[in-house]
Amino acid sequence: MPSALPVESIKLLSGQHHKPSIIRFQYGTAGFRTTASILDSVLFRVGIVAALRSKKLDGRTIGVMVTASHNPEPDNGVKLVDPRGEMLEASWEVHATTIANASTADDLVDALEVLVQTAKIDLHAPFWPSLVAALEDGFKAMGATARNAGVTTTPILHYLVRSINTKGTKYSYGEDTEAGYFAKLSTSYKKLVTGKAVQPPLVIDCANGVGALAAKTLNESLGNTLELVLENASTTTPGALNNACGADFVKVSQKIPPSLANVLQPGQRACSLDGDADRLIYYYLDDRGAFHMLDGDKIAALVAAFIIELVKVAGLEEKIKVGVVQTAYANGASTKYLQERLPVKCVSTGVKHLHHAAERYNVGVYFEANGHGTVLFSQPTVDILAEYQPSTPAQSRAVEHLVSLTELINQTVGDALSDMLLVEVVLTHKSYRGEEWDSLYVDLPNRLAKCSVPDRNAFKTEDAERRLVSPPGLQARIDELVLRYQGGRSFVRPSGTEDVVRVYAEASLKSQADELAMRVAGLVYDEAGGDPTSRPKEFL
Ligand code: 16G
Ligand code: MG
Repeated sequence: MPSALPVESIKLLSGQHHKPSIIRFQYGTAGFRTTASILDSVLFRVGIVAALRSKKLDGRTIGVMVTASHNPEPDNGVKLVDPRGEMLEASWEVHATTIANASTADDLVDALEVLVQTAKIDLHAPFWPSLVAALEDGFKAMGATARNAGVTTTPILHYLVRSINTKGTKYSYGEDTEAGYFAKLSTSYKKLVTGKAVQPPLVIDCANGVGALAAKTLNESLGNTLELVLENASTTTPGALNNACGADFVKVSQKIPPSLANVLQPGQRACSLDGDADRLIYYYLDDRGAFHMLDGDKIAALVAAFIIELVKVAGLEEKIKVGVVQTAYANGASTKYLQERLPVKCVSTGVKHLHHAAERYNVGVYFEANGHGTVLFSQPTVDILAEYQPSTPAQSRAVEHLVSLTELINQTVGDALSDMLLVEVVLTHKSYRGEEWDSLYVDLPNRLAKCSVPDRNAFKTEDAERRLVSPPGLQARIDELVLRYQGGRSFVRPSGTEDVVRVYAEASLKSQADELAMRVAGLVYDEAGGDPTSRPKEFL
């Protein structure tokens, strides 16, 4: 049977986007990520995969995000967004990987045929107007229509995808423009803080990324309800992106970006976005000028406690159950704090895992310690809120607030700007400064290390990445070591984005957490083999 794929145009255009021969690409935790200079063939092929995904889903809009995210500027990536604004379905990650690795144009066509057959894609289905940035040749090869969303944040792309796909339906998510996004956020924020004292200005470190452009527009839409002071907003300076600034820098180094040292006043709160504005980390300097970080775990604690309180005041405790999703990286003290108040589930690292687990709750709060996260309200919960007849003014206010939260909080993916407004709402309502928020619980000292090993795939985990099943025997040695440390906890997992194995450890004292991490890393190196002189000196 002749192929229904436009084989000629695929082959022709594929000739302009050769795959580098020795490289193996992998659709990992957040898409294809590697040095931008070798990604050309991947982008072309992602264009084709996106077009096929859209065909498979009856012409619905698929999103494609090209971003360095939290990484150094040359370290780029591309990922796909499914119609409801969520991450690409897992089974398609495998197809995307195979397709990206086909070595010749013929192999590429063969790999595409396999996808068309296995996924039962009807290539004659029509395309509806689609949204896609760059990748034009991939679309051209497939004859797909694309809409270029321009330079924007990852969460705005997710917002647009869902808005386009729900346009004109009873589940319309919002107007399918950036203006629609900002209007939705600022209108709900204003409702939530009406009648409350305005917070002092908030400093935002924009990581010199696209969040700067979005934060500027947001600042204008918010008017005098909140003043945002934009720092690290140089989006066109080469090399500035995520360099000594941004959410990842703050989380990993546990320090204020040097560029903010003379900006931030004692007592003042600030936050850092990452390069594509889907991570958020807060911090403040205390009266003595010491730095305190408020990471994704602290955000989860603040927000979950606030939502539970609203649900209770509204009188909806029986009908609306709130739950939290975390990963193994969540600080043990945060897990304890949350478990005392509501159900907490631990899942594997990566937004897609948290998101899916959070969808199982009526209201699912999910945050990774690194600042990715959001709060999901299930459709039945949204319906309950819409139909509820409150019997007191206090109940009625609480329900209005909950409804506004469903508008304020990005329902498609973690969104640093939306999360930032959510945090500001809670701080406003509770009259908290950074200090009161920080005192909800005290973080256990912790340490993260990474080990370069010959084969990270030799490390396999279970129990939401908290335990190793392979290499055999290694987990038992880690367990034995952990027992010797007060409040000790440690786990080892292969990274999904870098060719390394990560080690996390926490203990009651900082020196003990450091020591535990180093000793577990030592076990990893002992097990993994390889050249002993390539180990960092602390493991020798
Ligand atoms: C990616 C993930 C993030 C995860 C991180 C782990 C998304 C959008 N991003 O940045 O959620 O925490 O990878 O990296 O899913 P690792 O596997 O290298 O530790
Ligand atoms: Mg990011």
